[in-house]
Amino acid sequence: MGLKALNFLTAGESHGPQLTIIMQNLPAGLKLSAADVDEHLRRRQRGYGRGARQTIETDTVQFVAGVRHGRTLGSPVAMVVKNADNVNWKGVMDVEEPDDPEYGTSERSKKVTQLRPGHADMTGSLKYQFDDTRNVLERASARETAARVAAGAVAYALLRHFGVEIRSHTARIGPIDVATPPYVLLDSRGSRNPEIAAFWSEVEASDVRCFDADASVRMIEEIKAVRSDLDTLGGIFEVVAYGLPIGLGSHTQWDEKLDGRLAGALMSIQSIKAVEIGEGVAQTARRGTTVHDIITYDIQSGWSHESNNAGGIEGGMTNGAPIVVRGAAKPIATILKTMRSVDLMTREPVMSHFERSDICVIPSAGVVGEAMVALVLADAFRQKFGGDSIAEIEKNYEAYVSTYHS
Ligand code: EPS
Repeated sequence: MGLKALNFLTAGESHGPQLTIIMQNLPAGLKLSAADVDEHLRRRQRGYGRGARQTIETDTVQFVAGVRHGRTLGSPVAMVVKNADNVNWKGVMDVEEPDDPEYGTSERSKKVTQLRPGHADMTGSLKYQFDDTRNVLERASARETAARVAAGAVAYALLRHFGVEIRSHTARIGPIDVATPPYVLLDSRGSRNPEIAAFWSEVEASDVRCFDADASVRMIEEIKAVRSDLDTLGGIFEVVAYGLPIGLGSHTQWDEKLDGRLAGALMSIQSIKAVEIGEGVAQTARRGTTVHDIITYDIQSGWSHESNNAGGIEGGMTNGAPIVVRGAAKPIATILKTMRSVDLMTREPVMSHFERSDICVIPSAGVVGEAMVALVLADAFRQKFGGDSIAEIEKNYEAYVSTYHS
């Protein structure tokens, strides 16, 4: 397997006391504060279509290792995000076995056995031999994405130091989709181009993180309609990363290829069923000469491409154009209306269990997508430039980039 240069691990149940995140192999000297992370935790919680849990939580991070006086030490960075809701699940989520004789009789403390189709309930319970699907759903819950966003924000702090910008927007909610204007996907300066900056401000101002005001209204209407039907809705988010050097990733081994690593990272997000890079599936209907991006060179701006159908990756390596990846999410599997199912223990037909939930998570999923992209790119960046400190990486980076800019 390829060498991982930046590792992270998350732990924590949705209604347990906290989410815990450990990151290994960050360089020393990176400026880092809780505000860098909290900004993205807040963005993940926003978005029209979220459930009541987001009114309980105001996610903030606490660094508990690896940072001193606002800079990383080069040691593992550990972070904690508390679950405010944990106080409402006392007994149910206790480490010790409850000794209350009444335990198991209340709605909350009863074993959960009515499996939700499309969730991890059936597969996880059979695999781990549980008689209570809560043992699975607590960890399978998308609450875990808050931990990924915390890790991603730290990875992003490293990338930002080297001029990288990572953004995301909603490309589809249910049947309503928008086409990204091509200029947004072409100029690797990103928001340093005022027109592109304006695009991303529109996205952040929209309740569904969609740049098109008309489409935003229609998306919200659709979510309202689905909510009144007690159902859920999927969609597509698009992540764009600007300002990367040429040559992150490698063509030399299957698991070094950056497109494969990005696809795997995005596919691992809860509810994601498909990933596209650049023009993706649409390329399959066109001829090669209309698909491949023409390579250009000029002494001022160096290497470039006339279009970006490749989504910034050729041969499993960054080609200097913006990276464009999309994640397509199914409608979430926790559904108020409930669905026909089977009871885990009696094996009798039942309707599925309903646990408080969201209607549509695409605006938040985009923020999680940014985090996963940041983690993959930071890993590839660490591989390429090595170094134990930011100062050392700066030298390695400058020396390398000058080899193809001259
Ligand atoms: C989520 C928190 C969860 C769910 C949701 C995502 O909190 P709770 O279960 O307390 O409502 O709202 O996860 C799911 C719906 C799911 O099916 O996994 C969050 O913080 O994103």
